[in-house]
Amino acid sequence: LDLSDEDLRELGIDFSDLDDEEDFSDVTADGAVDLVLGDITELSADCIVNAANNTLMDGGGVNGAIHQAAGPELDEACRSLRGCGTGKAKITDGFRLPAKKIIHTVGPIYSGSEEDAKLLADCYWNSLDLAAENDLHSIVFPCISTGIFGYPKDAAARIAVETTVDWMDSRVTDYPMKIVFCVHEEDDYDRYEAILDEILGDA
Ligand code: AR6
Repeated sequence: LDLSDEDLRELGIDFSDLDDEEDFSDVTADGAVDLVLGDITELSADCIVNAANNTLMDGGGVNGAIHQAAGPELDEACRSLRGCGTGKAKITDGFRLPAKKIIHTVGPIYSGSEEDAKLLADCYWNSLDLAAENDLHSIVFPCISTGIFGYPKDAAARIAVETTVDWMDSRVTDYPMKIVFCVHEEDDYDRYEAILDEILGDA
């Protein structure tokens, strides 16, 4: 069977996109990194990230909103995980959330020490690793540590963007991941927009 390109097109098969090797660095430029202003509990994605505490139990801020929206099954699931170290990440189902899974990570309580930045970067990196281990391809991050835990917002946003971009660079050839930053405050939107522009260009 010898089909011409035209025959293939008539069959709905178009190979014209396959001329070049797929370049995943372009996925970033195409908007694989997104920014939204809103409530993270309303977003459907493979997973959303929770800015939790070491006990993994309910608290205030985004953690409280996630527990409220996901329902009591989440409290039960978190109890059985028996806590989480700072900078580490653990996973549960999304229960009543539109998101399939929740990745719980614990940001540093800002102290001004050098260790803070490393621990905050670990939150992003370990959450992404855990998402990939679970075959998840979209992830939504809140601004970890920048509320009750007091991390300065500019520095935290830069760590968030730089770490996720580094992670993508280390994984993109074999693992496409859609990364969304969900901010809850307008000033954070402007902050992330500026940093994303600076680091990714006009994506
Ligand atoms: N959707 C998206 N982002 C939100 C939402 C929401 N519904 N609500 C708040 N934010 P915080 P932390 C943003 O304090 O600093 C809890 O008690 C908010 O604008 O939630 O890591 C835990 O149990 C801010 O930018 O988390 C811990 O004890 C960001 O979420 C502690 O707070 C993070 O603020 C963790 O503190």
